Order: sequence, then C-alpha cells, then structure tokens
Amino acid sequence: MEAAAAATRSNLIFRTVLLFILLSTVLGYKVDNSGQFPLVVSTWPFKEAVRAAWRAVQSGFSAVDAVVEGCSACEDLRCDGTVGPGGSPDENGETTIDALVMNGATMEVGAVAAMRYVKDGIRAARLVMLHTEHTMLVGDQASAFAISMGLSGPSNLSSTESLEKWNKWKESRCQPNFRKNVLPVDSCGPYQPKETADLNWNRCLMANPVETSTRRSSHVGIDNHDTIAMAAIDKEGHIAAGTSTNGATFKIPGRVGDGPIAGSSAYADNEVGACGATGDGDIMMRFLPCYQVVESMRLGMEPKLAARDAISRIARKYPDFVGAVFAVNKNGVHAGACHGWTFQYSVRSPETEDVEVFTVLP
Ligand code: SD4
Repeated sequence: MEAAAAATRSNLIFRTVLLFILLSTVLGYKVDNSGQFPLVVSTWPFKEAVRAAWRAVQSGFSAVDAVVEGCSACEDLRCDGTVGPGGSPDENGETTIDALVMNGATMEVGAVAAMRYVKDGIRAARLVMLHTEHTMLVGDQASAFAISMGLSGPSNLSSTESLEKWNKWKESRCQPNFRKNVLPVDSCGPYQPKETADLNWNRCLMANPVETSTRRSSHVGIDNHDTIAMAAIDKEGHIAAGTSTNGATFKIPGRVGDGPIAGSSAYADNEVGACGATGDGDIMMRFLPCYQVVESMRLGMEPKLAARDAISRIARKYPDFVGAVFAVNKNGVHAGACHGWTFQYSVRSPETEDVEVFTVLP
C-alpha cells in the first residue's frame, strides 16, 4: 500500500514539474532568480529615487508600487528641475507633467499627458491604470480626474526658477523655440505659417532632417535633460516600468513628449525585461525605442546590443539627436546606450550596498 502511495506521490510531483516546464516553454516565461532580485534601475544619478523604489521593493511591495514610489520621490525632489512641478516652463510659462506606469505582468498601462495643476504625475498615472479602462488621460481632464480620485490640487506648478527662466526667454525674443516654418522667425508670436511659394509639399518633404534635429537638440542638453525613467523587478520576478517628466523647456502649449507613450519612454514585459529612455522625446517617440529594446531582447539580443541597436536606429535618421536608453532583462542583466551626450543610469541590486551609477559614453 505504502509503495503504491509513494508511487502516486512521485507521479504527481513528476506531472506538476512537467506541467510547469511545458507552461514555461509555451508562455516563454521563466523566472531565473539567481540572487539578482529585487532590482531597480533608473535613468541618471537619481539616487534618492532609486533608494525610495528599493525600500518599497525590498520590503515586499510590487514592482509597480516600487516604480511609483521611486518616480514620486523624484517628483517631490524636483530632480534636476525637470521632474515634478516647477520646471520646464512652456511658451506661456506654465509647467505641465507627463507620466506613465506599466505593469509588465499584465501589460496594463496608465498615463497622463500635459497634465496641469497636479504635481503627482506618476500617482495620477497609476490611478488611470488602476481605476479606468483607459490608458491615457490628457490636459485639464487628466487633472480633474486625478483630483477627483484624491490627489491634491489644483495647485500652481510654476516655481520662482521656472518663471525666471521664462522671463529671460521672453526678454531674448522667445529664442530658442520649437516653431518651424513660421513667421516671425526671430521674435515672439503670434506666429503664422510661412506662406511662400517655395514651401510647397515637395520641398517640405525634402526638408533637411539634420537641420531639424540640430535645432531641436539645442533644447535638450546635459543641463536641461532628465526624465526619470525607472524599471523595477520585485521579489516575485514581476517587472514594471514608469516615467515622470515636465518635458521640454519652452515647448508649445499642448505638447506631449515621449514620457507618457508606452514603448517610447518605457516598456516592461515580465517575459523579457524592461527599458527606460530619456532625451529628445519629440524625436524619440517616432521610433518607440523601448518597445524596440524589449522586442530585440525577446529575440535573443543581450541588453547591451538591444540598447545600442535602438539608439542607432534613431541616430541613422537623426544624426544630431540627443538621447539614451537603459535595458534590463528579466534576469537582471542591464546596460545603457546613448547618442549625443554622456549618459548615466543608476542601479540598486542585492549585490551592492547602495545605488551604483554607471556611465555610458556615446
Ligand atoms: C521629453 N524625454 O519630454 C523628455 C525630456 C527628457 O532628457 O527626457 N529629456 O522629451
């Protein structure tokens, strides 16, 4: 009898293991935790943000919550003046916020774009993800939603610094700006389309992309960068990614950058890994670099190669663009790639005592 029971037990164990292997193969999902989790990766040396995410994930919170805690810390600290309130005034001197969170276990995304009067970008993005069937809310309606769901506001997102910057820009005749093919060329608006015979469609299509990207890149530089893009792998091996930024300085009101676009500023898939991006979002969002990174890793590329490949796809078309990505696979292997500037990204893993900053040369 005992021998029969033992045989049944081992048969059951064997079947369970077989089922697990089969499911792993079919679903392509296998957590291989050899001590690398939890893990937090973020753009730039935003150490406090990474520590906040680490505390969350280390004490058992989910990857999504860790990303929200991390990006939220950066919003509170106004990291480099380009995350949270009080930075990147638009043409009207107003600060608006783009943010995104993505759950790599479910592929759910919540995002807010050009959100006004509410400083908590990433928390608003999580509310969109958790309490709506939508993916993105924009502008005043995003603010109204966030406030109705309990976030504080409406509040003025400008700061003394952002208003000073904006006043100086007005004094220098609103230069540089993001307008093109408009009149007047070298002073403040109102602007009108340049109505000249030489601006027919053919000429437009033949416009020199290098010239365009040179102008744009002047708006994004080492002193004026910084989206926080963050990825976290929690103790269960679940992966999430998110971003928060107040975007580009002197943008045209209504402009939405890459920050709230899934696949552009960030992307996460438990089966593969995650990616975060920073840089000239107007260019980068045309290439969905983070989607590219994750899909390349899915096809077997190492994170380093996947990151480089995504950046080089953009650089081939826009040689003067400024940007960077980090890539992290589901096993915690990470890498970065950049173009037009030196990039730094931060990592906290069980292998280190504190946040480690990696420098990537273009
Ligand atoms: C944007 N990607 O809104 C952001 C800004 C940024 O480094 O990351 N700059 O275009």
